[in-house]
Amino acid sequence: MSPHAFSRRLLDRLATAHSVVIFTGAGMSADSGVPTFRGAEGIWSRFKPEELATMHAFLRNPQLVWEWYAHRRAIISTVQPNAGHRALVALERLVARVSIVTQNIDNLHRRAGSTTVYELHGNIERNYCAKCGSPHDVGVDTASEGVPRCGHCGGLIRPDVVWFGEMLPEDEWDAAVRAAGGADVCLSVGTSGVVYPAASIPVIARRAGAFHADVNPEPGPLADGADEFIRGPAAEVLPDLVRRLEELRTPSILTAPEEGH
Ligand code: BJW
Ligand code: ZN
Repeated sequence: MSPHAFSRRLLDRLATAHSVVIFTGAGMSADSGVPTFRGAEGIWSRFKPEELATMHAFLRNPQLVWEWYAHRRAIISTVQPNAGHRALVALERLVARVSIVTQNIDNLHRRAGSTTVYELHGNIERNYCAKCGSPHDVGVDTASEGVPRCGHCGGLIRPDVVWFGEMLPEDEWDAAVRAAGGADVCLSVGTSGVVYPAASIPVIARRAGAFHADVNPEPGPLADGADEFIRGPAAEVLPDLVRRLEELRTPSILTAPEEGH
């Protein structure tokens, strides 16, 4: 694959940045084999997230919603972080503060080794009782056994993720807003940018003066407001970008001068 063209402005802002915030969505994990939610490629296109990812749906048909998550938990347990996740780990060697603000529940940023990760929509590896709130451990293959029940109160066990109409975890949200407000550069990666309040993270960063670049194979609402749109998959664009930055940081004696002799 040919290297992507990045603007001089983006490279300069990144090379001098003290703090970078990376806002990620389902497209970040698409190259690992985790399906996205929306669009033609999203294998959940048969179901709208608005119809499954709600407390109302869970109460109406707990088995269906539990099976959906059990199926996704099974997929996630077999996949690996991709070159894009790894590039964000490498970025920590080049920028003093790198904060990952993710809408993903798949834990792949942490598994790759990123140190500061704010999970706005929870984590599929955790579960809790919908009635009394106690945490509950479940295995990977739980679809066939039906929805587990709480050992304390008999309530239904649900994944520790944020459904429509539910508040985001306050600590993670506050930390994400702080990181966005103090960022020199914001990269949004692989998100359709239609779910709020998460989608306001790049807006908060821009208002505070950050340079905002959106990375996606297809332009969407976030690309419209961004300072730069970089078209391509995360697993290609992010390693290219980090490589370019590394070159800028370590001028090699083997590199020929660009002009003159
Ligand atoms: C690639 C790629 C590759 C492909 N490389 N890219 C303001 C206005 C209107 C509505 C609201 C508003 N504020 C709040 C709302 C209501 C609602 C909302 O936003 N609705 C809109 C949909 C209209 N928000 C909420 O309800 C939130 N809570 C809230 O507001 O609380 C306050 C409140 C309390 C009580 C009453 C009322 C309000 C909670 C939202 C929770 C969202 N939850 C989900 C499920 C999480 C668990 C799970 O995973 O199952 O989060 S829904 C789903 O969407 C999931 C995702 O995190 C989220 C975002 O999706 P994402 O990541 O952008 O994925 P896709 O598939 O949409 O996009 C993938 C992208 O990747 C595409 O762009 C591709 O092109 C790209 N791509 N391959 C890079 N290789
Ligand atoms: Zn309980």
